[in-house]
Amino acid sequence: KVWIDGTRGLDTDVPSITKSFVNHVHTSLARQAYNLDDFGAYQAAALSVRDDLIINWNDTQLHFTRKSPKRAYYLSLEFLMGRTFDNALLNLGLKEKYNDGMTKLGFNLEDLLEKERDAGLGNGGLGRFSGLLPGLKRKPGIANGSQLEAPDPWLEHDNPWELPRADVSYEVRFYGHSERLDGMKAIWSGGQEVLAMAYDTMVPGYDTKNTNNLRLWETGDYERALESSNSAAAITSVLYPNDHTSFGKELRLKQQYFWTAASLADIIRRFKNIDKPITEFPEYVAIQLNDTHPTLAVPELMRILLDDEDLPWDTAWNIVTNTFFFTNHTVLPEALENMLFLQAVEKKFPGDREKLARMSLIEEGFPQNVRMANLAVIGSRKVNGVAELHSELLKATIVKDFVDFYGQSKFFNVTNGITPRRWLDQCNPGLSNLISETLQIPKGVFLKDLYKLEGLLKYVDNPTFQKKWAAIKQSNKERLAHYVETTLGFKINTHAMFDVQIKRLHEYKRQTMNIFGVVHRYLTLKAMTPAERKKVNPKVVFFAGKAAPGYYIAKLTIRLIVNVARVINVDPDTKDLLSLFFLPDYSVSLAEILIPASDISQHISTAGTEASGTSNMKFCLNGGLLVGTVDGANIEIAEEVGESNVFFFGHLTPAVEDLRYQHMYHPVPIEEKCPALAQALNEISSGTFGDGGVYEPLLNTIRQNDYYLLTEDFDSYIKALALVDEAYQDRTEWIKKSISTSAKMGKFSSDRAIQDYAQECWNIESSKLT
Ligand code: 26V
Repeated sequence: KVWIDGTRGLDTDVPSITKSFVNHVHTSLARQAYNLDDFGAYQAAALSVRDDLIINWNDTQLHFTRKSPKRAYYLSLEFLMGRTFDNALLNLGLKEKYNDGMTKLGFNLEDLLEKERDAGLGNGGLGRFSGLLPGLKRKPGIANGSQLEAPDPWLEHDNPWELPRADVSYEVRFYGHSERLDGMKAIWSGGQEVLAMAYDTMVPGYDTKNTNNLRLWETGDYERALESSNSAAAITSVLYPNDHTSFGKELRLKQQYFWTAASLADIIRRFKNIDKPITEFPEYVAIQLNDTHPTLAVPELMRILLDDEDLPWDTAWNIVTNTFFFTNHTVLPEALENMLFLQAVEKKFPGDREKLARMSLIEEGFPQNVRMANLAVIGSRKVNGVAELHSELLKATIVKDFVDFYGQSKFFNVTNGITPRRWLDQCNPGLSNLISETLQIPKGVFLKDLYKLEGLLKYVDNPTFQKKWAAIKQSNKERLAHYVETTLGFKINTHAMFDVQIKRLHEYKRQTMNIFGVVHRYLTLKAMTPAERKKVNPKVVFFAGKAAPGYYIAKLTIRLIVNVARVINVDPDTKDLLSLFFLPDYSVSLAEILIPASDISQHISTAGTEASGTSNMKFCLNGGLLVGTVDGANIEIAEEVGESNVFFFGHLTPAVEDLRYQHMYHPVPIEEKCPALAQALNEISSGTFGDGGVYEPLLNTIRQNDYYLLTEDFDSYIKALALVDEAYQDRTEWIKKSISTSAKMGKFSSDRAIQDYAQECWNIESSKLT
């Protein structure tokens, strides 16, 4: 296939790659090819691929400008993109050719790929989800067992994937006042005007010329402070590193307004180019709000339609409520951004009717709060949760009154998905090749239609296939072991079971239960005779993840994990049977090494708290089994792969409220309720793992009201882990479970999720370049 419009695309051959590489070394980098280091070579190769991307990206823009179809815009304050280079090569089908080209020039492509820094403009799954499809710019390390905070070096070097658009900028106004001209039209003036400048990143689709645009906004050099001396630069210099706590900071509100206002100005400008009446806006524009963070787009579009377009209120509101769609990503109340408004205007509210008060955009009190979630719900055409259980809980709790008001049809579910390009082909090329060879179809077929993996079920009992499947897992475990050896200096037994929990550190995700489980296992091993120990299957436990800088208990959990590791990894009685690692600097790229190497992964949130989870899907796609609670997308994974292939434990969502009530009003001492857990906590208190006394605040959260119910779930958790050990003893059965799990992951492709949004919300179809 040869692409038109002069694109090199699939037509690119090895000599043209090396030529373009050398050219970039000389002209773009102003260096010599003969003494180039790997970082320079990465830059030159990246610039060479970028040339291809730019052509496709320009053609894509042109195609959509000419056809002016309806466009879907994804507004997100986080984009956790990971690396771009490998993704671009695979999506363009150029990886092998670049591999050959770089070898000819004396470089190793894999080494060059490692030189790229992750674009980590996000915290967790919510940010990763937008990475599939405007934003801000941070890196924690570990020292003395604690997380270190430092700025993210992502921006230190020129980023070849980002193009500054000097030609695209908008004025965004802050503060000021409004006045009525000749008693009629209101004008907003004064305050501070900040210039929003566009930076574009090319996002290539897989096996298509379509190359999407990710537009980020940066503050301009010039600012006109008319009434305030607030620095504009601060607006885009920090990514709020929290993921489930909101502080009501003025800067956060300014960020949100800065980027939604710039994005809307941009969207309006593009709409105006097609010369249609403004009332047809929703026929050409759909805007998806990624959580409540871009909610200010709702009042901003109202402002534009009323002030700039002179529309009557009802007409404007009708346009707004047919344009926006809102995805909620959590039911935890502390994350529902309630924005603090500083003006002390006391507004009388018909507060005698409780239901109205609950639905109000304003939470009454001193000071008042704006309820962003309520604003997003009323301003949107449709509202969705991110897994079946979460969407049901949403309707039963935080949007209940709105369901009564609007009816059921406004509320629906889109279960999250993950991209098989990155989370199978890129991170696990060995497995991807084996699947292609076994199903006798090119990779492109199942990477675009993940349901095709079901074909693997035919081979579950085939010993040759099982061997190949197991060999790939083994080599991925060796790759991870190599990483640990080079970064932490520890040798790992790769024949041990690899048990992984990687996610943001949070009490509701219960990394605490995992580490208490490790302590329990350690104590059990210590109490065994050498003969008994011989029967135990060795296990290596991995943790990784970041804690919000101000989240004391989460940081204490990291410290506990690191210090338990220091003791048990050197204990001669147990070190061959149990070891533990907290890998620093968690990133998308590190996840790409950990996930394919896992035998079992843990998704153990208190039932009803994890909206979906997405790493659960990634592990299962790569043939790792899952131990987890009946929560989020775990439930749907079990539905797909069969309950016999997952290790479920713990109380169910409906029980949680009652249990919490009992903990509040009829507390039972932990020694009675859960002796095994009490023993692990006491061992930590006694100083076995150092740092005498520092863990007490963490341990007391469990001993006292135990909001996340560890004392209720710990015994069944330990039983589930014992079942995991037992299952792992029969390696053939384990491999069968692994194959069957991966084979049934079709539903969790991001393609299915995006398709659901396209149908349910945006009412758009794909428009492919030829
Ligand atoms: C909330 C806040 C609050 C204010 C400060 C900054 C900030 C940043 C992010 C958030 C969002 C929290 C919600 C969230 O990340 N939810 C996660 O979304 C994933 C994708 O849908 C889902 O898989 C996880 O279960 C869910 O916790």
